[in-house]
Amino acid sequence: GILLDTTCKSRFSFGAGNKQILQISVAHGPMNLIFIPGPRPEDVLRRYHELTGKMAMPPRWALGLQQCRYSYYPEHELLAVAQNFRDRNIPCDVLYLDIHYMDGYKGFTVDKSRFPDLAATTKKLLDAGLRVVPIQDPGIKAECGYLPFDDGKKDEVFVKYPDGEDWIAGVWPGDCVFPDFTSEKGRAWWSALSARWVEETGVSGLWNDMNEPAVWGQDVPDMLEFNLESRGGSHAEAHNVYGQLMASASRRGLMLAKPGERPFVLTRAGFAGIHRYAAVWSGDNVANEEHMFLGIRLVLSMAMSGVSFSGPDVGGFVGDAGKNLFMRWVSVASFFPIFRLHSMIDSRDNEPWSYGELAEAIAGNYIRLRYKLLPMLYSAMAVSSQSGLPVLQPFFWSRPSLEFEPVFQHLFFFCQNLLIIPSASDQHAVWAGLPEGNFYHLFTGQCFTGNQNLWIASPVDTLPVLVKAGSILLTQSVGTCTEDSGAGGIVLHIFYGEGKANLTFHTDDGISLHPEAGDIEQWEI
Ligand code: MIG
Repeated sequence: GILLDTTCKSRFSFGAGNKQILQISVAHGPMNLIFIPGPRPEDVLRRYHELTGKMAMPPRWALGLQQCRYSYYPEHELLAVAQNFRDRNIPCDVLYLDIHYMDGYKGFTVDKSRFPDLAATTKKLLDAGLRVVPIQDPGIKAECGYLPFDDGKKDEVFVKYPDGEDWIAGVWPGDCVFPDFTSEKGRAWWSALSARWVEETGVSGLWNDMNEPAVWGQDVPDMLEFNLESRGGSHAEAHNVYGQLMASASRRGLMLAKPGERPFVLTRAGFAGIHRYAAVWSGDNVANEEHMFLGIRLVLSMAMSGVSFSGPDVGGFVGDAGKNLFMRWVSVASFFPIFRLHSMIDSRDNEPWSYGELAEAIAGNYIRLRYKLLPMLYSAMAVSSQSGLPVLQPFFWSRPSLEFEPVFQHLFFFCQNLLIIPSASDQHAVWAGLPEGNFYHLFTGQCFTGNQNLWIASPVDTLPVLVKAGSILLTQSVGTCTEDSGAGGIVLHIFYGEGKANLTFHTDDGISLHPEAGDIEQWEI
């Protein structure tokens, strides 16, 4: 492994121009390259985590289904989505609010004509087992009389040009100024504002967008001045960590508002170590087959970079996936640590029931399977937060002696023992490689001999999921959300095979930042 330890503008070329050469360059500033020995990828990751720190264990509810849209409003629309989940018996834990909940897109406000009493709404949803997570953009509208602007001006937390003028750029609310998250003062200011607002509205997490930072119609000027932990420096050095430090400030805001609870932040931008603060989604994608596969590669690449907790916009942000692709996408994504459906304004709905009865039935099955397997996922997240071992592991980690074919890059292991074989939605069979050992088809029970390449049937309603022979799966009963799932205990499924099965089981109250030792159970099975 290689870690380039700089936040300065950097370039990576993986064989572009000359296939023999991997080229890494840094425009200005130091070039610290850290080489991390293996030999196995998991050894590299373990050592990498000694440098960056480990993932914070998320609240259990964040592992449930998350439903988003740009945007659910007014209030009755949001409540209708919630009601639909419950009426249709599809479990769900999180509903997102995109930018239309705000008054004129201004951060830390609520449009009262759309959400007359947001605190009452979030309370009502929480009682039904649904958490609300609103979007937060870093741009603060430059408007006198708007409290965050006046307050931030007074505290001098906004990013400036070298001549002392505020940097102003256009985003949703119009002309905005931007907090300097590279200063402790800027972060503390943001955390305090966030905490107050979280308390007032009763939201459960925070969704950080546009935090690259991204603005309309301009590249952020490199000359802008940043605090950079009192060292001082320019945007060329601050850019790559801006989003990460915003996420850390939002996280702290949640911790101030809910002391003792695990915070949940979802971010678009991050840097090495983002896993300490937030989950990451992969940004705007398109509702097509190619982007479903791209999303798989992204999630696996993130996993190999220490970010276990990630996922793409399921169903595709832009455009219409069509029934078959939607079903397939939900099936595959039910195995991603972040499982979040989203779609763009003026684009078609991406709720599990939006593509007709058949799609609803299939999507519902995979969503319920996700909740059924939650003890596996929760345990794998705990292991990941303790050792850095990712929850998803690419197929090549299993070191197959087979010749590696490009399509195999989409195969992955979920929680070590389940081999997920993504197939295009219009393909009734998929070409796959199996590592050593035997495998059982999770849905048909068919046994496959490993160490071979083969075609596996993949009708649109059945994603091929194989279980390693000689392994254990844990399942639980499924309720309406993570909180009411698991009544009746945990069932161990033993898949007969040779050798010894190993599994770490972890459970706790699912929410406390520091659960009492007596409330944690972790055993090696
Ligand atoms: O200009 O808030 O990636 O998820 O729905 C787009 C609106 C701004 C980009 C995010 C997307 C979100 C959208 N945002």
